[in-house]
Amino acid sequence: MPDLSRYLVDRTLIMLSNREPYEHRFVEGTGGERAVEVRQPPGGLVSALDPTMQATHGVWVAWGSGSADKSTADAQGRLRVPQTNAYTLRRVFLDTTEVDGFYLGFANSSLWPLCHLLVQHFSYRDEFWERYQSVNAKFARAVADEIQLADKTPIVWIQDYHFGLAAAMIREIVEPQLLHQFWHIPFPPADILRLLPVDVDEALLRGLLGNDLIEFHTERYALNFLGCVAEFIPEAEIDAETFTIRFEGRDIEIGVYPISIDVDRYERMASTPVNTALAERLRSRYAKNDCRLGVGVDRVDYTKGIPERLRALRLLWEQHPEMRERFTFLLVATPSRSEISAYRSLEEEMVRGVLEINARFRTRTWTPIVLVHENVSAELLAGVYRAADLCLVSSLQDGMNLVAKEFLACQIEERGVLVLSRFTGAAEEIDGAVLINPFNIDGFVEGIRRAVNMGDGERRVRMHRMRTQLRSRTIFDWLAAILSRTEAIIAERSQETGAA
Ligand code: GDG
Repeated sequence: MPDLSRYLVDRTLIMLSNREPYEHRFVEGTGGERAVEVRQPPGGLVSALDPTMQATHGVWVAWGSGSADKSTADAQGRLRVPQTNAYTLRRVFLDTTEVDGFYLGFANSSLWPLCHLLVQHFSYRDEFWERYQSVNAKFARAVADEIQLADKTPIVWIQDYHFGLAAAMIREIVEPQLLHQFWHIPFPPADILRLLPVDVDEALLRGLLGNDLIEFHTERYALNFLGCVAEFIPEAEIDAETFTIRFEGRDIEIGVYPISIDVDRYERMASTPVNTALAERLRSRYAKNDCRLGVGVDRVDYTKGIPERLRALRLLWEQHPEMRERFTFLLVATPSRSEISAYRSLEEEMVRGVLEINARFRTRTWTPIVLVHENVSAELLAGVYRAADLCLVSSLQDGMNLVAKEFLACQIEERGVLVLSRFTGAAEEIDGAVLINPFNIDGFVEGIRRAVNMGDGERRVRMHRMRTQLRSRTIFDWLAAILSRTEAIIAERSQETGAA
């Protein structure tokens, strides 16, 4: 693991993200009394950044979304995080109109589908955009407060598409030493971004250009961003060789940093006695003799290609009867954004699809798909990943996809095959997966068959290769690469100022 202690020694890292790392909720206690429960919301971003903050301390500013969040924080919405006390969480509270317009509206009904090129789900209202601006301003003020309170030199790190305007807004109030932003989802090409009203696409890009460094998972997304700036911000000067933009007298760097996971943590979770027993149980039930156990783990989101996966499975069992009773698929599907109607329809479509497939192909001793339709613990997930012979990731578009990496980390027996959509950031990085195109159903079916039929030798060689790659690119390597780049930018700047 790279030594992170050399970074941020004399700095306070102020993180900004929409999702908070810990949420407090009121629940009914065993005796019917009101109790408070703390939980870590599911999602790639939190699983990636909590270890980061645990290692570097600082302040995390985020939306206080839990019912008991206000009562567990002080008057400014601040608290030390549970269990470790390792860093401060500052919660910003939103009312229903703000949640509707900013979170459910502009972020998740306008930007999310556009960035994933799924224009059929795109919707835009002026009110979404108005709330997006006012909520970005509210978070920018909270970050500016923390900058002013910081006891060491502040560095601000913004996460994701919820805060496209925050960097420029923070800069208007107070200038930290460095502002940077990680964009966790794909960035669309200009032809797609222009589906937003004319002044909106431009304002979004100008907001992002408030950063000193903008990070993407892949070069493809970085190039799309440069293309959009070239098209919509005429006065910006782009250097396509160094990935730098000169704008309003500042240089903004565009970087490529594929995110990863805490590999040791997943390996440890997969190796506990509880998970050894769970994996044995799952395998003796679903993977006896020549049978294979496949898994999928997703937030129920239309970008993850769940209906496409179900269609491919149906076709597999239809066209290849020998695959019946030979392959069981365990689908862990966590409900997500159910306030948005497209997500509710997707949940219904998924449940209906599973029921239909099971009704059609089930035998006395075999059920084709086992659906776990709830949020399960990360520990349990690790046991499931370990037990599997294959993992199916079928995203239509996906910034990176951490599920693929978690599966690799938990495969301590190195027997599994990763069937991976070529439209994930992970597919551009991982060498050894069976790549599929979820829009090409016949190819998808072939990919699953190939994975089911793959011999033990080839499985081991591929899995071993992928796990070796993963170990050299953990979340801590990702973090070290970004932190070291930010330090270098600061150093280069101070040299320039010194030389001037
Ligand atoms: C965004 C980008 C990018 C899922 N169900 C449960 C659960 N999960 C966890 C998984 C994994 C995470 O959620 C999902 O991560 P992904 O990367 O697959 O996807 P997004 O949530 O869409 O994340 C994505 C990521 O940001 C990071 O940059 O990779 O492309 O879309 O960690 O394990 N976790 C628990 N219970 C569940 O039921 N505990």
